[in-house]
Amino acid sequence: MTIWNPKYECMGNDEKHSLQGDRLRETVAHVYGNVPFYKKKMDDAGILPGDIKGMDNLRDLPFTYKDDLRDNYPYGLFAVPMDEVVRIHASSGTTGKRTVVGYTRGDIDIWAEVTARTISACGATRSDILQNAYGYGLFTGGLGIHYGAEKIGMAVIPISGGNTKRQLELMLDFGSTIISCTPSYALYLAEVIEESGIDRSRIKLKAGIFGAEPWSENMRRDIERRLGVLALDIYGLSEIIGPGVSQECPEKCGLHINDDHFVPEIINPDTEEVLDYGEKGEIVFTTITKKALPLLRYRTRDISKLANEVCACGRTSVRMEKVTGRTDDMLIIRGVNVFPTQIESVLLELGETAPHYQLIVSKAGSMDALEVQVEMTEALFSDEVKRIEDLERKLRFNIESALAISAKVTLVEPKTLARSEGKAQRVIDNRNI
Ligand code: DLL
Repeated sequence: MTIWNPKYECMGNDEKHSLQGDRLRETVAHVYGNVPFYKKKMDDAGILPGDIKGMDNLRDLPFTYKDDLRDNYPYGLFAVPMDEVVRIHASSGTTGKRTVVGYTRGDIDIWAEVTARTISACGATRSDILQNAYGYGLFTGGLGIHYGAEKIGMAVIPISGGNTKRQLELMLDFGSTIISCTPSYALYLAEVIEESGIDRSRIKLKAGIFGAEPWSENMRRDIERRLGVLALDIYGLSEIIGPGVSQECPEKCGLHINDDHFVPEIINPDTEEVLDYGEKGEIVFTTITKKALPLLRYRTRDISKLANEVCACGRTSVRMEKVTGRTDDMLIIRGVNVFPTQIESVLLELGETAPHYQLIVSKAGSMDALEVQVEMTEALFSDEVKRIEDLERKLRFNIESALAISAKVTLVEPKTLARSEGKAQRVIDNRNI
C-alpha cells in the first residue's frame, strides 16, 4: 500500500517530538503577536511565548472553545491580514452562529498534503478516478478532498453530493474507482444500485473514503458488502482544517493523525485533565503549521482515545479510535449515557432490518424517553404482523441488554425515513419544544 509521504508519516518518535516542539513554539509566537484574543488569554494565564520551550509545555496553554470562534465572528481569530487569506469556509450554523474558517495559500497546500495522505491510505494512486460526492461549497468536504486528489494526480469527478441517479450514471460511464462521501450517503447509493438492477460487473469501485459523521463497525461491514469496496474512515473538522486531520489505513485499527500538523490530546471533558494513551475522553487539537487560523488546544467535543504503538502499515503517527459521537450528541436516557452509533451497532448486528434509523427523544414526565424508529426491509414489510412485532420485541431486548437502556422500538415502512445526501440527522430531540 502506498504511503504518500513516508518522511513524515513514518518519522521516528524523537524526531517527531522535536519537530512538533519547534512548530509549536512558532505557532504560539504567531498567535500571541497577531491575535488579541490569544494575547489576552495567555497574559491572563501568566504565560509568555518564551515559556513554551517545546511539546512538554503544551498543557500550559489555554484551551480554545467553539464559542470563542462564534464570539469573534467572523474574522476575529484570524492571525494574518485579509490580503493573505485565499479561502473562506464556514459551518452551516445549525447549532448556533456560523463558524468561519480561513486559509492562506500555504494552509491550502498543507490541506492538499494531508488529504493526499488520506486518499493514498486507501490504496489510491494517480491512475485512479475519484468520484467526490462530498458537498462542494462552504462545507470543507468537497474542496478539501478535491485538492488532495489533484495533488496525487488522480482524475477527480467533482460531482458534489446529491442527485443520486446522476451519481450512478457517472459512476458507470466514467469508471469511478474510488468514491468519497458520508457513510450514510454511501448506504443510500448502495440501495439505489440494488434497486436499479444494473450488472454489478459494470461498477469499478474498489475503495471508499467515508467520514464527516460517526458510523459503526457494523455499518462498515454493510457498506463493504453492498458496495463491494474497502471502506475506510476519514476524520476532520473545519476549525482544524477540514477533512484530513486523520484517516484509517487498511489495517483498520484506528485513524492515523497527521500529527506533524495537528497535535492531539485526550482530556476529561468535565475537569479538562489530560488523559493517557488508551483512556477515553474528548479529543483536543493544536494546529502547529496553519497560519490564517491557528488554534491552540481546540475542544472538538468528539469522543475518542489515542494509541501510539506502531501500526503494521509502517506509519508511526499517533492513532485515534474511530469517533463514536460528540459530547453534544450523547443522549442520557434514564441516567445512562448512550451515543446513536451504539444503537446503530445493535440494529445492524441483527441484520434483519434496513440500515436506516432515527432516534426520537422526548420527555415523559421528568424522564427522557427514547423511541428508535428503524425501517423494515421489503421482505419483512410483506410478512405477518406477528413477525414484525416479534422483531420489535427482539430489538428492544437487544438494546436493553447491550446498552442498559429501555427504548421503544418502532419498525416503520420501507423508505419512509429521510435519506441524507450529506451528514445524516439521526436524532430528533423534542424535549425542548
Ligand atoms: O465534517 C470535515 C470532513 C469532511 C470530515 C469530509 C471528513 C470528511 P465539519 O462540518 O466541521 O467538518 O464537522 C466536524 O463532524 O467534529 C465530528 O463531530 C464529525 N466528524 C467528522 N468526521 C468524522 C468521522 C467535517 N470520521 C465534525 N467520524 C467533527 C465521526 C466525524 N465523526
